[in-house]
Amino acid sequence: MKKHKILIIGAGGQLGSELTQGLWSLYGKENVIATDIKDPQGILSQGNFEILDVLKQKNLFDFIKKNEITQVYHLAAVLSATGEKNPKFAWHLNMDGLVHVLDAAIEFKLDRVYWPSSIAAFGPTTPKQNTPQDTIMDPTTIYGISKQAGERWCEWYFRNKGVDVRSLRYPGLIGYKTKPGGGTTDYAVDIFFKALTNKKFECFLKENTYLPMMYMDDAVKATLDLMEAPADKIKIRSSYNISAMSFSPAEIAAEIRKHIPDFTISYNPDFRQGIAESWPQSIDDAAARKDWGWKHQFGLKEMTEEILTKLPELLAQEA
Ligand code: AKB
Repeated sequence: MKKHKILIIGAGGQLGSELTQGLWSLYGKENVIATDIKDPQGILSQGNFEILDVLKQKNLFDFIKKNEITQVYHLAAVLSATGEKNPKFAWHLNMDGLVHVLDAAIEFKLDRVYWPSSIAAFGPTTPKQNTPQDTIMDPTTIYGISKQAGERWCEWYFRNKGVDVRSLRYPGLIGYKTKPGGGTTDYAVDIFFKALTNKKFECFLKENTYLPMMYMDDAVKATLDLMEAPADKIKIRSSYNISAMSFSPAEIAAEIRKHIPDFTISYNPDFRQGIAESWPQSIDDAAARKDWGWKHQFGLKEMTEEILTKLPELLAQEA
């Protein structure tokens, strides 16, 4: 059996640190190298970790060659809210980083590449409910535009260069082990921290703003299932819709209140409201379910219970 050697780029982020642990379990710590542009925090320092900037193409190529990498998970990106503040850099990192990785896949004959897309690839003219796999997109944020363009690059490298690149359009991802950075859906992470520390939370979205969301364990499972699936099962080479749940700030607050009765939420919408309103409210992921057997496990109730059980321990360790 061929030995895998996995490189994760952008491992220090919210998804990266949890995906790294999933990859450790699957392939063994010794076969996974987590990288980022900043020193590792928390659990990542327990495995192989190196500093690597995907924008430095020569360093990336040398790294892949030296470590005999066979698969790359390329997660480094600027998210939606931060991207609007620094659009040129968001475009540079989100596009050039991806193309560097896809070129490396050709140069070093990588087995597989993973790259995340997002519901941000959709826009205000997209059907909002049960958004189909193939539909009008027209994203309005730089992040979304880079995700849509990235999907086209992935498909182009697959069709024209034979790169086995796979991708998911993540909804808002909710975990509690790492604080998120710069996303519009991130209120749904922050709310748990504030509920436990202050019992109150000021939300930057309006109370009835519905968005598609997913618990981190499901996101890691989806990613690993997609990457483990035989190549002939992967019919979509741009990016697959995946979904688990949809809720509004008022609904997640009500769920939290079942565990913390005196928790309160107030609303002070800012520019992120416009971003949220440009995105779908729920996603049709029938293609992922049919092609490679995607199935989610966590709904709002299960996720809330799990986070409010496990997060206090982490907060106590930090204190
Ligand atoms: C964001 O809010 O920018 C991200 C995303 C939906 O891709 N979480």
